[in-house]
Amino acid sequence: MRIDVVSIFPGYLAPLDLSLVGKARETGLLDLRVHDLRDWTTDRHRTVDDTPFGGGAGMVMRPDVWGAALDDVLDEGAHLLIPTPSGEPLTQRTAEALATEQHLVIACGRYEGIDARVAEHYRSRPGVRVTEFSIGDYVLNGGEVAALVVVEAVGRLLPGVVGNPHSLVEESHGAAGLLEYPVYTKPPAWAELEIPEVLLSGHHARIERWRRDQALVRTAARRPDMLLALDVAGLDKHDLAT
Ligand code: 6GU
Repeated sequence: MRIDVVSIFPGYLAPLDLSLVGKARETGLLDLRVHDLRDWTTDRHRTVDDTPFGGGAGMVMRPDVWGAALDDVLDEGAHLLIPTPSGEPLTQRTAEALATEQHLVIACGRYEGIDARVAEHYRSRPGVRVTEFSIGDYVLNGGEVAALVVVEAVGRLLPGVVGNPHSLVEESHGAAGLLEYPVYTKPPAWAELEIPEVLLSGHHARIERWRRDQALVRTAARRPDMLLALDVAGLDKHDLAT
């Protein structure tokens, strides 16, 4: 997969050299390039923003500078992602869909945003998809952290990036629609806390039942919205007893 990130703070994307994503880049599974938006400015001050038409606080990013950058970086078949607090929520389902694509381009604006004509213009370009997305109900200063989030969420789903593909199956926000159960490792007693006895029982079916119950209880406490969205057909008779 190829991912281009355009930002006025390319240094913000430095963590993408590290860890699993860094490894995926080294091994060629991910071709990730970070660009400085100011490389597409033409004035002496390398201006990328201006005051909003209609008035109001803050600055808005100019469509001409973004247009020059995106005309160079976006090719046919690319998916343009625009991080914005007013976008559609980024979910695990979104990440799974994006992981099947050939080319993502992430246009990082400051939070007052990019002139709305940019999304509109590229939306009408044949072969290009545009998605404005948000990573949660809070406001960031710019799209860079959201770009890190989407690159990591998508990058780890690319075939070969996560060593054991099974670890992608049971995790939170996986197919079960539940949060993950709590996990434990050695030592078996720590800070006067013991691990749940069932995990030492060697009884696979009981362990599975316990984990499923823990996932249900956690989800009910922390994310009742997810519990309500569960398909009843996905519940088993023991779930209904708890
Ligand atoms: Cl994607 N961008 C910005 N600037 N703020 C956000 C966000 C994105 N998601 C939540 N807050």
